[in-house]
Amino acid sequence: MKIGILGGTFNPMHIGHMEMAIQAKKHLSLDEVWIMPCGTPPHKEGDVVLSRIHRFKICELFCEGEEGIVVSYEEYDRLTPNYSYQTLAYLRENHPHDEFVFLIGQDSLLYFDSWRSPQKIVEYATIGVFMRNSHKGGTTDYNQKICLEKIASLKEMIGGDYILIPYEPTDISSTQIRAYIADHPDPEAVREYILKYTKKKACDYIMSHDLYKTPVKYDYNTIEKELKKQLKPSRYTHTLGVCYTACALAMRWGVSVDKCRIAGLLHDCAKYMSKEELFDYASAHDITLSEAEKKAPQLIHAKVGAFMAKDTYGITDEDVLHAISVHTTGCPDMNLYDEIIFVSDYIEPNREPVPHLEEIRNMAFSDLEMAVRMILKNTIFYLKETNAYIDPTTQETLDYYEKEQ
Ligand code: DGI
Ligand code: FE
Ligand code: FE
Repeated sequence: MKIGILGGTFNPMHIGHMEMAIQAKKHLSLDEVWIMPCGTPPHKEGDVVLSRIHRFKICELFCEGEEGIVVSYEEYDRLTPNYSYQTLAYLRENHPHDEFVFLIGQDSLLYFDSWRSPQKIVEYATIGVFMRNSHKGGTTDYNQKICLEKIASLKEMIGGDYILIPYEPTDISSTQIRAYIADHPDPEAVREYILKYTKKKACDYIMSHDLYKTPVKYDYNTIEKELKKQLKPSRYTHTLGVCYTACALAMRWGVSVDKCRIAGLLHDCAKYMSKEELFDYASAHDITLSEAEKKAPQLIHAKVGAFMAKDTYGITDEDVLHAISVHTTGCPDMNLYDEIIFVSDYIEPNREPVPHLEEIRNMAFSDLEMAVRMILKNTIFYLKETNAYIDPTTQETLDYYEKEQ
């Protein structure tokens, strides 16, 4: 097979990368192009480099449905930055019958001799150079001229085969995408922007995992002190347990640790109130209660808690507020924050042992939706045993998660 190698940090991948891959494949009649994100990029000051898990996943979503364009995990496990000649040596050795074209940009060509071991690179692969049709006022002829001159001098110095690939660069860079997300708090504006330069699934992934957003710092100390005053000691201990469990799950599932930490802390912030106080609070703040909440008032602390989190503690983040408001019954199609708080509430270390608890704890870190489903089953079983009224939302949530599996 004839294979093009397109390496880079892909932080994140965007349509510019995909267009290069498609153009190289077409122009050089390649069988495949391997998108090859580096496992550990060389350090650049001030850059937010996403975990490899996210970078590779976004590339996967990008390559879905693209014939012959695949993500290569060749560099996934490298824990330190590595040089291209090392990767190519490895490919040569492991794919002796394939032919490789190493794809680089025009700018990279111009300082190619300053790369580490360029003579090895050209020994292992043909060099495919993306030549800009027009660039910074330069014409195609001009670009071609400087590329050809550089190639001639490289051939003299280190030998090698070089092929020019004409292409029209899209005016976008990963840096621009990261900067736009960091600078724009409005999620709709961000979505609209990213959609222009990514595919829908990759965009959804970036949005739902809050990637590249500047983390909001909450005043955890003040909030903890306030909760300690309000809640019974055992409830406060439970609160801290949910908070840290939610943080651990945020790390496991790649979402904002800060959001999970604050939602975990505040999820039961209304739990100090009596039934009467909950009803009074709801009516004083025009919070509409469902029939189920009227029948089973212990459910109300979730909705009232979300209101207090905003009103008393100044939390405005919709993910945090939503996770608090659905933490008791769940709801169909919860997002990752909802699921993490729902599950943490059940599995935190101070919980009294309940059937299957160890299994559910384990499951939370391998299959979060399955953990949600097991908890709902347990809860409904327990409610039936005790002849308690079951909130239809709890049942609908279980039905949803059973269908999902
Ligand atoms: O506030 P926590 O005690 O930490 O936990 P939680 O917010 O999950 O509340 C648990 C209580 O809510 C527990 O007593 C079971 C109850 N619950 C959950 N779903 C339903 C429910 N109670 C009724 N009546 N109906 C439900 O569907
Ligand atoms: Fe609760
Ligand atoms: Fe709780």
